Amino acid sequence: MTVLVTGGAGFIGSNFIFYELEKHPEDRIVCLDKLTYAGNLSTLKAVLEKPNFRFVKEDICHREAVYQLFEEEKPDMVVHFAAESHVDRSIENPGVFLETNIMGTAVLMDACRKYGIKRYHQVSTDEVYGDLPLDRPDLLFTEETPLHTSSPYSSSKAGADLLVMAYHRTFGLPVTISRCSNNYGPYQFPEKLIPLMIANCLADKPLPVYGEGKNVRDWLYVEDHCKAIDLIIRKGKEGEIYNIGGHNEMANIDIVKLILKELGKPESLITYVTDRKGHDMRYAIDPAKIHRELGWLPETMFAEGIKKTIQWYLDNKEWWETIISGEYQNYYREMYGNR
Ligand code: NAD
Ligand code: TDX
Repeated sequence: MTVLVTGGAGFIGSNFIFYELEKHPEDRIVCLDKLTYAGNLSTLKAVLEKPNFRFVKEDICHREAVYQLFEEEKPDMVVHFAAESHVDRSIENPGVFLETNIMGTAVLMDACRKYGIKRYHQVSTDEVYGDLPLDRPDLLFTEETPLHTSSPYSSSKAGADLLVMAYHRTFGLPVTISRCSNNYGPYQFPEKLIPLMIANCLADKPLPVYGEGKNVRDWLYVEDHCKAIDLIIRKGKEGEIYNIGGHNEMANIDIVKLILKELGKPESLITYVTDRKGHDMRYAIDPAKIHRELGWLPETMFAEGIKKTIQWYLDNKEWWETIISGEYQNYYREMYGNR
């Protein structure tokens, strides 16, 4: 079987490629990635030479190129990770989010219709459900929770989800969608909370906590997300949506304090900065459906996963130091300079 993985040079896509090549060595993986600021070919260096792996640098919005690739590879499945993924950037510049996340999804699905596909899988996010109040711990996002987005990022992901369901109903495209909570683990770009705090801690730089740090996210180790997607594409039912999460809600400030403790740094590094506009208060996934129907359960608990992640960033400084020494410096100055 040939699996086309988009966005495989990014955080979750690369972890998924490693997992698939290990778990299903009989499959061929073709990775399609534009290598934006968030994509790194070096991340894939361990698999680039494998005979059952091919990397193609291309934009998912480039229709002719995508059709050409489908013509060449005739993929059996598409697993679509490629996206603009950072909420803060979507607040600064929404346009590219609409282009990549909505139009890019349409191009891929058009290619699937034209050339035929066994399964098109859309990697979505819990952010499409909006947020939950802090004082109602009983409320969780289920697959039936209405879409209610806050940021240009989450709106573009919700728009793509609606389009995916429309292609299923109107054209009979065999689709599935997964909506996962916040991921952490190796190869996450250092603009996101956990790697940013680790990198700043190691450089004894201020740790910029938005607002009061009380916002809650539901953290899942990236490999558990990859295992869930692998189950959905092979055993999940066409036309279905699956929530993925591990019941691991934590306030941002507690994550930051934990990282400080693990790295033996003082809490005086914490700096409260102006809040994110439209900042979602709390995310919490109810993963009952994927557990019941596909037998999925998270395997890495947070206490273990965060230790492994911190150790990974300590052992792989070259990977992230190269990133933060380049264009990232300008991003950091603009995003945090006068905050
Ligand atoms: P990422 O930003 O680390 O990686 C995105 C990848 O997509 C990069 O390699 C980039 O080069 C590529 N890309 C971007 N635009 C492209 C385009 N036009 N054409 C081809 N490639 C393009 O993102 P991530 O954190 O790995 O997220 C992957 C997916 O998972 C996204 O769809 C995101 O919405 C979703 N998701 C992420 C999380 C999380 O916590 N990170 C949680 C739930 C869902
Ligand atoms: O410097 C920071 N300070 C801070 O307090 C950063 C970068 C973040 N935060 C806060 C904002 C959020 O409440 O930490 C929380 C997590 O922030 P991000 O890492 O930016 O993630 P989030 O906005 O929750 O979105 C993530 O999860 C859902 C991914 O980036 C999305 O792609 C995914 O869909």
